[in-house]
Amino acid sequence: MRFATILSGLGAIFTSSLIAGAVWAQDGITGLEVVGAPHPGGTGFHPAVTELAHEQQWLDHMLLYLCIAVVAVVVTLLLVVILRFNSRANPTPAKFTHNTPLEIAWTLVPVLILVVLGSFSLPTLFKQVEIPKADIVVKVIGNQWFWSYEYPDEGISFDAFLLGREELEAAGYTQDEYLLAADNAVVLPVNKTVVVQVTATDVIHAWYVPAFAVQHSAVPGRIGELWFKPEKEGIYFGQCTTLCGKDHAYMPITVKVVSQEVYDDWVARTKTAALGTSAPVQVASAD
Ligand SMILES: [Cu+2]
Repeated sequence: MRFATILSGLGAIFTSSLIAGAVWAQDGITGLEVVGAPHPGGTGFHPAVTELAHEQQWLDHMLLYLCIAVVAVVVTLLLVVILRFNSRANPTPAKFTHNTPLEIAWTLVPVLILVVLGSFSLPTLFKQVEIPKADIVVKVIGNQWFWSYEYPDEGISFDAFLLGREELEAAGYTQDEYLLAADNAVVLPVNKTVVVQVTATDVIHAWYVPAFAVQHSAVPGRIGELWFKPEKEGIYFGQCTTLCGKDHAYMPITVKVVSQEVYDDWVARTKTAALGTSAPVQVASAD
C-alpha cells in the first residue's frame, strides 16, 4: 500500500517535471523554468532573485540567530533559578530588592540589540521605498477578482484571470500550479529595473510576489509604487494578499522574466494582438 503510494508519487513528480520542461502559454513564451513557487511541505522563502529579496532573507536569518541566542540566555537563567534557588536548595532567600549594575545591564543590552537591528534593517527598508529610475513601468490594477496590467510606454494592456484546473496543462502549467497560474502573465526583461504602480478599482487588494520580496496594497484612488530588478529568468508566482471578497483566493499573479530579445518580441507581438478582455473594443461609428 505504502509502496504503491510512493510509486504513484514518483510518477506524479516525473510527469510534472516533464510538463514543466515545456512551459508554454498564450504569450508564446516557452521553456521557462518555474523558479518562484511554493512547494508541498516547504517552510522557507521562495528563491531570492532581487537585491531586496537577498537583503530581506539575510535579515530574516540574522534575526533568527539573534532570537535563538536571546532564548538560550533566558532559558539558561531560568534553569539556574529553578535549580539553585528553589526552596530545598536555598531555604533562606536573600532579602535585597535592587542591584544597580544588573539593572543598567538589562536596560543597556536590549537597547544595544535594537540599535544593531535598526542599523541593518533600516537601510533595506529605505532601499525598498526609494523608487529608482525605471527601465520598465507597469501599472497594476486590482479588481474583484482579477488583475489588470498596463505597460504605459508600450501601449499594452490586458487582464489576468485564474486558469481553471482543466486549462492548466494547455497553458503549460501543472495541476500543482492551480491558484497560482494566470491566463496572462506579466512579462518582464531580466536585469532591468521595473517600477510597478499599484492601484485598484473597487476594494483594497495587494500585489505580492515573494521571490522579488515586493508587496504593496492596491488602494482605490491611490497609486502606490514598488520596484525590483529580477536577476534570473523564469516563472514567478504571487497572490493577492489583502482579503478582498469571496474570490480573493482566485486572483493569482504570474510573472515571466525573460531575456531582452524575448521581451522585445513579446512586446511587438502583444501590441498587435488583443490580449485579455481589456483590449480596445471596436465601436461601430454612428454614421
Ligand atoms: Cu484579494
